[in-house]
Amino acid sequence: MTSRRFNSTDPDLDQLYHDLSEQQLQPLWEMRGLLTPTPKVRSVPHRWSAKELRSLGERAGELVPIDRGGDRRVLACANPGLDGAPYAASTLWAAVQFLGAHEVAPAHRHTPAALRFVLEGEGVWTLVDGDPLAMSAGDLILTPSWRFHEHHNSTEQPMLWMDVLDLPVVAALEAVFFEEGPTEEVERLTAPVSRSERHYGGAGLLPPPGQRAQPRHSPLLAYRWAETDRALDRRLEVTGADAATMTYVDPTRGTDVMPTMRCEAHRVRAGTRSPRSRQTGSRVATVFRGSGAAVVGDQRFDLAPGDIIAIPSWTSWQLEAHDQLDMFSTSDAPVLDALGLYREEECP
Ligand code: GTQ
Ligand code: FE2
Repeated sequence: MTSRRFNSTDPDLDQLYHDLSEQQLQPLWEMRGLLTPTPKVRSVPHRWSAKELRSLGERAGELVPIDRGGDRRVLACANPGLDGAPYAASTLWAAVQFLGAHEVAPAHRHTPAALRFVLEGEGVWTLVDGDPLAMSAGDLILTPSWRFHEHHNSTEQPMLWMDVLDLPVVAALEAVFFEEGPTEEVERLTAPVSRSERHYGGAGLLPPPGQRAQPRHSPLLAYRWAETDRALDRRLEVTGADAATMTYVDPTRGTDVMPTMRCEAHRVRAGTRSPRSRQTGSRVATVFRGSGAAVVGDQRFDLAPGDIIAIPSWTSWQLEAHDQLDMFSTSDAPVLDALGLYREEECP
């Protein structure tokens, strides 16, 4: 194997390029597009429509059983700019997961961290290391890196939610590990309130410092819609602004919920718009309630509940609300932040 060979009309230089190639070397002075003035972004703005996601999910539900081996009935959003990779944006996996009546998706764990945002319905439970977390519309559920998780649907209705994983980041770092859970018949554990919420779910009240778990992620694994809704309402009321964004945080430290993903809830008042801005890093967002549009770069997407959109790095975005618009988004901002690469600017 030889490395990429560069060419020159100067015979001596051309010979050098040939010899460099034989030694797996390349001349920087001939390379283009390596150190670009602004980020070279491969992902493109895109919307996956809820209508399509739902009907295709239902068809998969009829045709595809869930098997052992961590299989999930999941439709992965594949950004058209990423050459067929199953990633919604360069650094984020986003998908809809469809769990039929009384189905169980068996336990497993992996180093990529995951989160779920529930678009509708209730009666599904995710067990995280055996702690049963109820999933209802508008809830955010965390399954941090390397924690066993399984889902079971105890209702007659299929249910669907959005998954977001940091898989592209962990894959780029070549640190993906996966393991199946115990193979015994799953116990369909439920609980009115999860262990994690009993310890860490009190508004402004925590166990004493010495008695807190100190994982690298939020020890609170479920963020309920009622709280999110109230926080957004109060923020809008207090600021008097047209739009509010609230960040989900680890209640013990005030930091992002997981080391690789920032979660945010956005609300835009009916008939108004959010500020236009851009940030480094990718973002995926889904509409929870309301209607309107998202302007992402030079594209405009009408929005309905359940739609998923990809907002690529350094691409401006703005939300417009017809009815009051509620959106949930996840970005890789903590990664960029940790590395000193996070940039943000308001756009005119
Ligand atoms: O629910 O455990 O969308 O392992 C991708 C991989 C969901 C899950 C995904 C997974 C899961
Ligand atoms: Fe998983």
